[in-house]
Amino acid sequence: MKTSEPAYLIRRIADTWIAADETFSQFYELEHAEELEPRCPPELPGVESAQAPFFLYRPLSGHEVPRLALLGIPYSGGTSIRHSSVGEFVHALREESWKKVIYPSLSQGGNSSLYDIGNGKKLLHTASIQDWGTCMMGEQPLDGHLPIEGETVHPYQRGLEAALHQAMHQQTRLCCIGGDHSITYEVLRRMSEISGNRTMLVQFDAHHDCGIDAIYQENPSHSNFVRHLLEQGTVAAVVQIGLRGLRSAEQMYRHPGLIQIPAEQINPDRVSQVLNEVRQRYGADSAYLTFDLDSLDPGSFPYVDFPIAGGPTWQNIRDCVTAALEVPILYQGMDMVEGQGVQADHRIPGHYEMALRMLVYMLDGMDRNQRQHSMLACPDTQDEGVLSEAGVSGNSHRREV
Ligand SMILES: [Mn+2]
Repeated sequence: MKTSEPAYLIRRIADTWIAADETFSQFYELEHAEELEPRCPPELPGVESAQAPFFLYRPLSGHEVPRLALLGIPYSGGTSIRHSSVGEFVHALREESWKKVIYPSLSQGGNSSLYDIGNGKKLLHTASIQDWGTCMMGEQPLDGHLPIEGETVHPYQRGLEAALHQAMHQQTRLCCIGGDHSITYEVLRRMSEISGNRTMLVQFDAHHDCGIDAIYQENPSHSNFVRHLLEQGTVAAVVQIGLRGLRSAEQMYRHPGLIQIPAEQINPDRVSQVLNEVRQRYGADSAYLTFDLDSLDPGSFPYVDFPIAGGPTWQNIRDCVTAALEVPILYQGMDMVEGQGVQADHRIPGHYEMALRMLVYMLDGMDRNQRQHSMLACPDTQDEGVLSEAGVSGNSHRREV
């Protein structure tokens, strides 16, 4: 019979730490070790850390620096709907994620992962994720500095700014949870100013978000931000995937940098082929993924402000997202937007699991994407068991419970 080993840190009860083996059938009490302390998220001005993080997951201080950071942007000021609840989505999604707990691994930087029962896939196994918290609303961008005239200051700007700089500093990819779709405009604008990259925006959406409106067209909003990004040259190109529905003539928009794959034509091969072509033709050196939840069919996820029925199957969109993240280009960041919130005293509807499942596939794809790129950058670096020297390697440091 194979002897089991402690593999995951599952609970801390006062000074006692409990670990489980690979199959969660054997439990151990661990002795204290510095490396087993949870790694605190960075203290960012304008960001409130989550009381309980996504997936209740806290990486260990002995783990590698987290490569993916989750950040909530609970903003609904860029949507045309009055009293939209999209600002509360991040809270609902975080709460939904507490039902799927991930435990940090004792021997490597990885974790206990999640299983998709539907297709037998193991997800997030190597991912190093950290929940950085949620941007506070109503904050000024910088202490004592007035905004530049003519520049809009968003209530989440201070937090986003701090998170972007921290992410850049420690080579972590920022994964934002909105909020309405206008946050993508702000994230990309600041990201491109800081990094100077030529970014290709990969957008899953039912709408083209290029709206022209006689009165409000000068202000970037959730329904026109793509037009602003293209006309300002913030991005090298935009590839939109999953578009559908009727539009009148004045609602159509053309731009040489705008490439569209309608819902009726989407499949993973087409997505890879188009993204590869666009990457080369437009000389893009990085990408950014944005996922509008209305790209899903309302049967899969009805909790959006502007649903359009007749969408692709959930599996097809998921496979297209996976294919997009496999294209050989470094994704600098991603976001998920436009989901509605849930009232605090209500049970979270079952459909939110679909949004969470999509987020897991996006994070899993982001993890593989950036691992592929760090391997290309320094092929000698291999993931080592960072905790091999910690107090969990020898029998003397543990006892079965
Ligand atoms: Mn959108």
